[in-house]
Parts: sequence; structure tokens; C-alpha cells
Amino acid sequence: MTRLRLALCGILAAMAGIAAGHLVAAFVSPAASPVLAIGSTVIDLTPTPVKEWAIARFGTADKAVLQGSVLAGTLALAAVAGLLSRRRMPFAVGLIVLLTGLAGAAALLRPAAAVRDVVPSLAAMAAGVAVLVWLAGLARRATGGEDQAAAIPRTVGTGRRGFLGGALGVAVLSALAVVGGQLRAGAQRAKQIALPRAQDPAKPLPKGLEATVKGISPLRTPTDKFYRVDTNLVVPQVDVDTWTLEVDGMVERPVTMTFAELSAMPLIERDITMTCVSNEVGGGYIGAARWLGVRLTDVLDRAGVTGAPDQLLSTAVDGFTISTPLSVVRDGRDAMVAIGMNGAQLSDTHGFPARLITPGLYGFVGATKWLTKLTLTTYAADQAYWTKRQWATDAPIKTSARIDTPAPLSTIPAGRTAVGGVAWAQHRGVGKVEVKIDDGVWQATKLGPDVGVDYWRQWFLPWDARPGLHRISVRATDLAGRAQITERATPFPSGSSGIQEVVVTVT
Ligand SMILES: Nc1nc2c(c(=O)[nH]1)N[C@H]1C(S)=C(S)[C@@H](COP(=O)(O)O)O[C@H]1N2
Ligand SMILES: [Mo]
Repeated sequence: MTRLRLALCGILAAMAGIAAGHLVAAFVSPAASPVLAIGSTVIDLTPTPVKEWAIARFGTADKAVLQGSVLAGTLALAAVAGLLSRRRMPFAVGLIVLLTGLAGAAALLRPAAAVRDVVPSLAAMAAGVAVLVWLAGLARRATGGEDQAAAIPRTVGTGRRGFLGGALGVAVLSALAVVGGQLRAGAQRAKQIALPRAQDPAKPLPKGLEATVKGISPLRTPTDKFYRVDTNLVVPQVDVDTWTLEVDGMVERPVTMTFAELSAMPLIERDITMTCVSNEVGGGYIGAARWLGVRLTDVLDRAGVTGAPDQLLSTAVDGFTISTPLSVVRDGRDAMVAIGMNGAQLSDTHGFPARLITPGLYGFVGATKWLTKLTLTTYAADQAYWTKRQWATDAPIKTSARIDTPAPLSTIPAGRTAVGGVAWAQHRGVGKVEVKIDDGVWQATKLGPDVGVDYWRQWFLPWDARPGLHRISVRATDLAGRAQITERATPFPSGSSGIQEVVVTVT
């Protein structure tokens, strides 16, 4: 009982610290909340194979799993601090100071950290130590004190109630602080900006197959359904009025422009399908949207070039970096600094106020969100976040196709139906998509509207489904006649490959 109570003291002290830190962080620097700061550091330090495993195992829940683990580990250590508090209070306090100190160090060592980022952890330290000492005192009184040979029952009774009351109070206040922090952080929305029109607009999007083929991905992915992949536990909140885009490195004259200056440049509008290198065969880390932005070469041309850079290193507001081959940037494709997505300003999660979009390349080598700096450099001199972690430097998106309907392992009624999905071969264009059912021949499917080589293509094949278990495979070929790679490959280091096969039961 005593032990349990002491462990609880430690756990509650940690909860109070974490909650206080979170609340303070909401006002000072949301990403510097202690658990988040440690979580972000763990993300950066996790070896690539482990990260791959976590993404494959937990998918988009990977961040929640990570934060849960950090929290669980912290509370376990805090319980130890609680147990220590009985005989060795200095050690117990030391442990809490160490834990919160680590969080503070983690916050300070983030790439774009400022001194204020240590403040949430200091608040956590103060709250944690204060609660530990106070609750441990109450716990001692609840057990009647150690050296009191004969405790008076009534004192013990009120002491017990005192401890319970204190514990409950700490728990409630901690919960309120966390909720308060969340509310405050959630209230900070990006400012609404009026987007200028494109001088070079996209053609109206044709009508997609989704109207006729049930279950197929819509031709354009709605923004709220668009996949999200980044290393951020907290979405950066960027103040568009103070935001700037810098162009530096091997340039004739470094340039710094405000959002107003950037959006006053000639704007293009393009339909482009993005894909994440972590997308497994048949996976969902792909989305197609309409992007509004300034040609990347127009932005770079303002600064000029000196020497022979081969890499465009882009930096996000949080210090995250992406490298893009300069030859790709300059080969005439519609690489852009995007400020709009699907007719609206970029959402916070998709990189407000500006991001890179590079058609044909996986996101990790060309789609920097929350962009703030473009640096002309060389691969010999500088490496970006994922390249340092052994991912490919040049990573064109591999041709692939996905079956959207029927769903894998589903049961469908016998009769006339359709097999359908999307195929992509960005910047080369989809030439044909074929489907094979069981051990049959590869049959050509009907393709949906053509939105250009940088966009995905819907496809479908009418199917007279007979009762039984069936295997459906799909393969795509680009416009140059190159079939997708059939050998299975994992996403690391340059994207997955292989044929998707879906098994369905027809009854
Ligand atoms: N700042 C920043 N930009 C980033 C990333 C990131 O972690 N941080 N991830 C990249 C990756 S891996 C991909 S696939 C795309 C995803 O963009 P989306 O979340 O808008 O779909 O963003 C890219 N840009
Ligand atoms: Mo990605």
C-alpha cells in the first residue's frame, strides 16, 4: 500500500510536470512540450530500418504509438522516483530534474530551436519537483509517519484522506492543463489569405470515373483526404506576415522575399499527383491535387548562380531539410513553390504558407512543406535529412497501379461488376493498365480521362464475377512502353515495386 502510494506520487508528479510543460508550451512554442520534444528527438535518432518497421507496422498511427511509448517510459521512471522519495528524497528529486532536463535538452537541440524552447521543460521541472515533495509529504502522513511507533488512528484517517485529496487534485489540474494547452494550440489557426489568380491556369478538371465506377478513387483527392507524411509531432504554425523565403548558397545575390512578394510573381496552376516513397504496393500514401504556385526556376533566377551547384537544398521552418537534384528542377517540368492547393491556401498540415512541389519525384526529395529557404549547393558539401539516413538522393516515382475496388479480402455478389483503381507514372505518363484474374491473360483496362503526364490515371475493367475465390492483379505501363517493375522491393531506399494482388470472395 505504501509502495503503491509512493509510486503514485512519482507518477502524479510526472503527470503534473508534463501537463504544466504542455500548457506553457502552447503559449511559448508548441513543439517544445516535453513529451513532444523527446518524441521528435527519438524520431530523428531512430535508425532507418526501425523507422521503416514502425511505419509498416503502425502506418499513420506511428506518431501516436511513439508518443505513447515516451509517455509510458517517463511515467515508469517517475514511479521509481516516487519509490525513492521515501528514503532518498534528493535522488527522487534528482531523477525528476534529470527527466525534465533531458526534455529541455531535446527541445534546445531541435534544428531550429530558440532559447525560449527550454521554458516548457523548466516549468515541467518546477511543477514535477513541487508535486513530488508535496505529495510524498502527504503520503508519509497518510501512513502515520515512519518513526511514529503508535500512530493515532484518527490522524492516519485524515492523513489518508489528505493524500487522496491531494492526488485527485493533482490529477484533475493536470488534465485541465493538458486540455487548456490543446485548446490554446488548436485556436492558433493560419491566417486566411486571399490567393491571387494564376496567370497560367490549369484546364478544367475532366469528369472522373468515380461517378460511374463505385469505389474508385476520385480523380482529385479532397484536401482533407490527402495523405500526410512528415517528421513533425506538432504541425508548425507559421505567421505569414513575418514569414520569408530566402534564396542563398551558390548564388550571385542572396534574395529574401516576403509572402506578398512571392505571391505577386507570375503564378501557374497545375494538376500533380504526389506520392510518398514509403508507399507500399497498393498503399494510400498518394494523392492528386491542383497546385497554385510560382515556378521554382523563376524564384531561383532572381538570385542567379555562381559556380556549379548540383543540389537544391530546401529548409523548412523547423530546420527539416530536403535535397532535390538541380538538373531535375531545371529540366522544364512544373516544379513550383506552391501557395495553394485545390483552390484554397495550403492547409497547416500540407505546408502553409508555402511548399515545394516537384512533379515526378517522391515527396522526400521535392515537396518541402513549411518552406523557408532554398540553398544552391552540392551533394558533396551538404546532405538533407533523409539522405543522411541513407535514402536515395535522386528518387523518381516508380510506375505503379492500385486496385481500389473490389477491396482486398472483401466478399462481393456474383454478377456484373467492375475492377477499378488508379495508376501512376508521374512525368512519363500512364500508357496502359492491365488486369489479370486468377491465371487468365493480362487484359487491357479502360482508362479514365487524361489529365497530363504528371497526374494519375483512373482505370477499370468490367468483370463478370463467378462464385468462388479470385485473385486479381494489376500492372501499369508508361507512355514510353516501360512496364512497371514486377520484382518486389521495400520502400527503402528508393520506393516500393511489385505487382499488387487482391483476393476476393464472390458469392
Ligand atoms: N517540412 C517537411 N516537409 C516535408 C516532409 C517533412 O517531414 N517535413 N515530408 C516529406 C514527405 S516524405 C512527403 S511524402 C511529403 C508529403 O506531403 P503531404 O503531407 O502534404 O502529403 O512532404 C514532404 N515534405
Ligand atoms: Mo514521403
